[in-house]
Amino acid sequence: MDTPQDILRALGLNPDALSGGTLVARSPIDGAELARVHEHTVAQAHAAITRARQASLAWRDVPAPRRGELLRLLGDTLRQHKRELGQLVSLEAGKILAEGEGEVQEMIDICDFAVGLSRQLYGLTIASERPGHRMMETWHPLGVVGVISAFNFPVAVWSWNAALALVCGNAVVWKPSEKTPLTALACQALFAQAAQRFGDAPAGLSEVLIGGREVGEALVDSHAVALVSATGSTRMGRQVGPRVAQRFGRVLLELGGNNAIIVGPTADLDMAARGIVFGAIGTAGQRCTTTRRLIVHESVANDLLQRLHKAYASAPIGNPLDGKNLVGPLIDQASFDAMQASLKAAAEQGGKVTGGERVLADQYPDAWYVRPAIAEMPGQTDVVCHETFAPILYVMRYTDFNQALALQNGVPQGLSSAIFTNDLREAETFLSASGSDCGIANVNIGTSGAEIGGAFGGEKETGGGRESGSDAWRNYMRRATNTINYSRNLPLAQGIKFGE
Ligand code: UN1
Repeated sequence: MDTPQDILRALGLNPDALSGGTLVARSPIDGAELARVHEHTVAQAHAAITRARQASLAWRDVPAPRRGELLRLLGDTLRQHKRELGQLVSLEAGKILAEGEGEVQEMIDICDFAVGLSRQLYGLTIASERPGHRMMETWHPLGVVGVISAFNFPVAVWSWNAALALVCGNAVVWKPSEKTPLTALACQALFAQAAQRFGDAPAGLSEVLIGGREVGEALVDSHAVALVSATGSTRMGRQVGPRVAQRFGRVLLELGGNNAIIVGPTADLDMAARGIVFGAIGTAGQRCTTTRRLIVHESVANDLLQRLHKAYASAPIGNPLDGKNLVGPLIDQASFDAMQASLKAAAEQGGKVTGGERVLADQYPDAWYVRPAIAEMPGQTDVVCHETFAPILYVMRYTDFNQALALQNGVPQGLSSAIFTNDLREAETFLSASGSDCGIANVNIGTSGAEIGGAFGGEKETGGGRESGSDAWRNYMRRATNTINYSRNLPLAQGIKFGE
């Protein structure tokens, strides 16, 4: 493992410039200070938005396939720096190295996707009801896209938004989490390298705002920002959504998840257990797609729980930079406190809790490692309906499939869901209109670890936004409907005669 300084240098950052600022970047691995980053003022945020606006005016006229070349170069740059950026993600967000690198791979994947898209930003041609007329739709860039991201995917979330926004002809202004400024600055440095190789990318095409609430608010409230794509808690989304709507801006919200796995009586329990363990304790339970609820048929519940307890007992917890560990730290003490509060509530609500306690406190007094918890609940009580961003798996038993579906859908969030079953009727019902109400519904795969090729996002309190693959690019463009008259007459639609 390289030193933090080496990693920053390899990513094109000057460690000396990352000192003397007011924002202290700490590693959740041991609580050590990594840097003191300079924060932007509100005036600087406005200036960055203005630069981005200017850049977007030039960029929108660059042919999309040429814009795709910038994303090809960004993907190329990321490939070259996958190891270092993955290490920095581990250092700053506390993910195990495999997941840090996995996150960078998601960035590379979306860049590749965007290159392909650069020749596929299609509109429809539509049959006109009038003779000698043709209708079509054209997709145009929006202008400036604002991105607000969370600590847990400190680089990939930016890239899903930025790759699509840029290829669609927009400029991007990014407000990363205050907990992960270094990874954001590293992305910006890698982007600058790609832009330099590209040659004539306008200055200001990608801007980063380091700071707290005020700079975030500048982005949210600026009329120059056409779309605000915000990833984070439902609480944050509840504030951002209406503020952007107030000025008739667009929002794309990726908020909380409370993702469940149903395990039916015919399920392959080995596979189910593996899917649940990765989903529930991977990234120390800090993914929006983390498996938080297990709804298991009573006939297989004891068997499955036995497997889970065994897997939990042997999952190595510790420094995420050490390749043998599978569970790294929580991001900070607030996160630990929230986990403890939820476990206490679970016990009060009749739950039987195993695990959840702090570990490695001697070795890392300033870091927050926990044993992932399993809470067997008597039903879907209040605490189960809330997202706690920590490794807590609530387990509920069911007897009847409809009851399982009702539990799955009976929470306010609607991001990801899965069923493990070998019963075709159950699987298809789960995927049908009266099945899972989530944006992601899987069969014999867990709730987390989606590929970038599909649209990513969810319903209800998750916010309704879709980013990444499929046709999510449309969120980053505006649609113009064009009617062209190539006849010598001017017939009106709906057959209206007007003074003829
Ligand atoms: C998030 O936690 O904000 O499906 C995103 C997954 C990842 C994305 C998670 N591809 O788990």
